[in-house]
Amino acid sequence: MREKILKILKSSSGYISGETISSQLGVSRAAIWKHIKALREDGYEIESVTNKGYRLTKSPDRLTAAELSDGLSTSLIGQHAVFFEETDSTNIQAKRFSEQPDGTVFVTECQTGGKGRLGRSWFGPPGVGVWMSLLLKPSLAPEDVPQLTLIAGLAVCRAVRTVSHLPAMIKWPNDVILNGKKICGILTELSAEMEQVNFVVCGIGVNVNTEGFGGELSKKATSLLIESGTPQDRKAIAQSVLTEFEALYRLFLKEGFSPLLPEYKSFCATLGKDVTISRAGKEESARAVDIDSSGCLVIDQSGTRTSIQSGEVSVRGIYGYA
Ligand code: BT5
Repeated sequence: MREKILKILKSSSGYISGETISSQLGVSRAAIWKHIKALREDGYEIESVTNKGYRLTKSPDRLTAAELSDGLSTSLIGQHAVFFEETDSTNIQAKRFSEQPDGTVFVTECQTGGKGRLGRSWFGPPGVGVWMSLLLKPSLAPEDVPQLTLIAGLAVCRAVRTVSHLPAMIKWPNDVILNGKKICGILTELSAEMEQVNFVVCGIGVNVNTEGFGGELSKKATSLLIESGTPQDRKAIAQSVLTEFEALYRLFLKEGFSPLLPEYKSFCATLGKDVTISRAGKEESARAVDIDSSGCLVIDQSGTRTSIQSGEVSVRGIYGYA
């Protein structure tokens, strides 16, 4: 109900009476008043003038479900959103509520147990990032699911370039970087039968207005605020990621990864670099030479080329690897 009231307030240019809102939503004026009070407690500035009604004058910097869907131009991704003020991990929540519709976005202001790959953790402090997970139910073979990570990376890269005008690049397979440091990580998780995907959760974390990172993270992490020197609009970034993801996802489901390959390669900071590949506890040196049509990284080791689908890839010069 609160979200519906907010939508009405946002769509009216001047004052709107409590009576109009209550008749539009079929609830009492007293109920409307209660929700207005709660919205104010959430940081929305709402004027109320006798005989005129309510007017929204300022929205807080909060990435709630209502803010995320306000003005969002997608038709699937994010049309349904679930918000948590604080949660352990939006990926965990998305898996917990996997019966929610295709395209549902789980978003939080603060992640206390954010997850990276291979049991690693993700730092997600309150009010400064985009911490969200997309619940997807595609007709895809399970082996094609890793490509969704690449699509999410490309979507974030496009969003950062469009909204913040910063030269984001992709470190294959799941990081988006700025000036050699990580601004975004992606964690794709899959629930599947042998040949059929039940659902995919694609978790995306973007450091937007994080002011600094402590300890080891300070060497490899950065934020849009740190790189640009000015606070960035979290809602604009999040909405742009969802819009770009939807466009890329639709094309991918229809035509596969090939049409996205040229753009992906043009943003891929891994290509042409000496890399260290960690697989099954073993480290090998190689040169990253290409991305193939299914999104695998093609590596060259003494003239022998092989494709790898996922794994740890350290790139010389990125994140302090030397
Ligand atoms: C990732 O794993 O980069 C995937 C991160 C996915 C985070 C999102 S947030 C929404 C959703 N809910 C979740 O619980 N997760 C997803 P990986 O490639 O394994 O990298 C993890 C490593 O990145 C850590 O070991 C740290 O070194 C580093 N790291 C942790 N927090 C970071 C941050 N905020 N910014 C940059 N680097 C970070």
